[in-house]
Amino acid sequence: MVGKQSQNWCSVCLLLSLSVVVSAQRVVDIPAANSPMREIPVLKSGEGELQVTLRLGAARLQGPAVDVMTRSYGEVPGKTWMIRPGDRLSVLLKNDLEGSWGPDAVNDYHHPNTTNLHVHGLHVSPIAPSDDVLYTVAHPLGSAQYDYHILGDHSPGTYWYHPHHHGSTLIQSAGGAAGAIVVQDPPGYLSPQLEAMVDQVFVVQDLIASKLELAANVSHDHLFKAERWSSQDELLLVNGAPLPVVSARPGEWQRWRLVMAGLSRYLNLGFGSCEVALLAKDGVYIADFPRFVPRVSIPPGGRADLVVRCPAGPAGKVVEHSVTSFTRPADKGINTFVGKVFTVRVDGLQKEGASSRDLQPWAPPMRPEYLRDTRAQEAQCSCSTSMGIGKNSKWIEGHLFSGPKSYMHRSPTNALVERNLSGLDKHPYHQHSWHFQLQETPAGDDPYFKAGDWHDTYLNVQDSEARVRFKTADFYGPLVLHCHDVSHSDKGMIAVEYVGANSDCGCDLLSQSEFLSRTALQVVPVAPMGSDTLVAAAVVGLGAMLGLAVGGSAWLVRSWRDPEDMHYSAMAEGAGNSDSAQ
Ligand SMILES: *[C@@H]1O[C@H](CO)[C@@H](O)[C@H](O)[C@H]1NC(C)=O
Ligand SMILES: [Cu+2]
Repeated sequence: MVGKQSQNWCSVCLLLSLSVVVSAQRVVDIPAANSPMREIPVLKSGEGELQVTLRLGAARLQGPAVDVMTRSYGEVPGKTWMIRPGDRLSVLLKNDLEGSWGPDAVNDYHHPNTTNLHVHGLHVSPIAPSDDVLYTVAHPLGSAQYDYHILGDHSPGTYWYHPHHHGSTLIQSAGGAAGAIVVQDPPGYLSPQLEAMVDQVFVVQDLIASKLELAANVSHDHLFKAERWSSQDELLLVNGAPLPVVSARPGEWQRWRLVMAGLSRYLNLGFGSCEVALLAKDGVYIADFPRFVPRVSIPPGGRADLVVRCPAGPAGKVVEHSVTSFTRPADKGINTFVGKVFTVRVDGLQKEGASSRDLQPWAPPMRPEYLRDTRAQEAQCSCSTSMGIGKNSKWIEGHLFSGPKSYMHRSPTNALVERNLSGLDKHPYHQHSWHFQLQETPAGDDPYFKAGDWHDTYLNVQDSEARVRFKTADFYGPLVLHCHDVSHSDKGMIAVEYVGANSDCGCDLLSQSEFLSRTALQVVPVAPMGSDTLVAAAVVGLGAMLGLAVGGSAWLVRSWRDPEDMHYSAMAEGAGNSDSAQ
């Protein structure tokens, strides 16, 4: 669409940028196992703003265990973005990969060099230039500008960013391109005890050779190449290193922000004789800290903020505790990562002070509207969303992805929406822009999951079903939901709901034309969104503001049906799947 513009750009510029690309091929050092846990470099906002230039390019990951050519944001993981509630975050995404692109209507791996950006878990608008993963594209050697407004009462917590272009999400994100986002706690927000703790971000990345090779083959990619690989199929990295060692003092509580940026397997972590209290999941503080948990179960895409204390060795000797991911009996057909993840080394003198005393209960002083308890009210809209149930293991509610303008369910803004989810023992359910709240404590007696908890990504091997609710507060537009095993979402396990002021409650999949004839939406033709079109972004931004001004009546839809979408819907359900269900 917009690609034409950048194609005709100028051939000299193209040559120039090609030479830049060649020199931009990075060598990323992957240390030996058992090296000290690295600290990820941080980009911190100042004066209410963080401006980031993010480059996706080829990277050669090299170390004793591995030598692989893949894609990354320069470093592995990318830098951690530290922002505050109320900040403006602007990201210029530059795509240093080269090559061609074409129509996008395929539910399989394709366009390995086309990219975009998703800020996972942030409660921000889903419309460009904010968190739009449906229309905004950075084509090879192109770019895209994002602008996110973080609400003043946005939940402080742990989030992350990764590419989200349909068909290339796995090869890019699961190949190394991902980084953490921390929305910092405002001053005085935490208890003095929590405030005093060492606070560390651990980004877990899980490079799975067989999946990446398959994605590369299907998408005719010649970049991904594993020259040398660890003995297993999986290379698990924590802050860019295999099996690193984190240090702690005896008796010291530390706050760990775990980001599960591995995109197929899930983690079910045990911490040996260390004590583990859950503090937050998916960037939202729980209501009953300290909740002690024997296991920490993080699906691909999920996060867990933990407060951990590990015992000293006998007679004050150095002692090492293993953090290990275990499978469990209920885990049939699910991909658990099985094995050690990192080590905690306890050494030194007994820690004194607030951060070594017994944990004091703490809960956030207030909850923003989008995270207020939904359990006492009546739900206004209720639909079911089944994951992978039916003939095709990648169906959502009986459908493969049929384009960004076919809406599966719809609801008005500021409504209390209920979804009856199923298939959650096999597929991690993820929703963009709006978190959802568990209405019941799931089966299985795992204290990690409780009624009232909020998630943006949810999987539970012990209970395939969950009734969840959320309030469609603050924004309108497309609500993207998908399986966060991105080897499934790239193959069509992704869908779009519609949230709009004039919308009714609906549970049937509507094409754009049906949608327009059923809802009294005002249709505003807009220039197609895409790379290199700041002007288009501005137009949409302006349009969005206008839309808000007239009562937030409509998210801007094009008045014509995109021929690409015809192709999605013409494609047989189940077609275009390059491997069998797993
Ligand atoms: C993707 O980009 C890389 C690096 O620019 C290039 O080597 C590779 O051939 C490209 N792949 C495709 C399918 O265009
Ligand atoms: Cu799935």
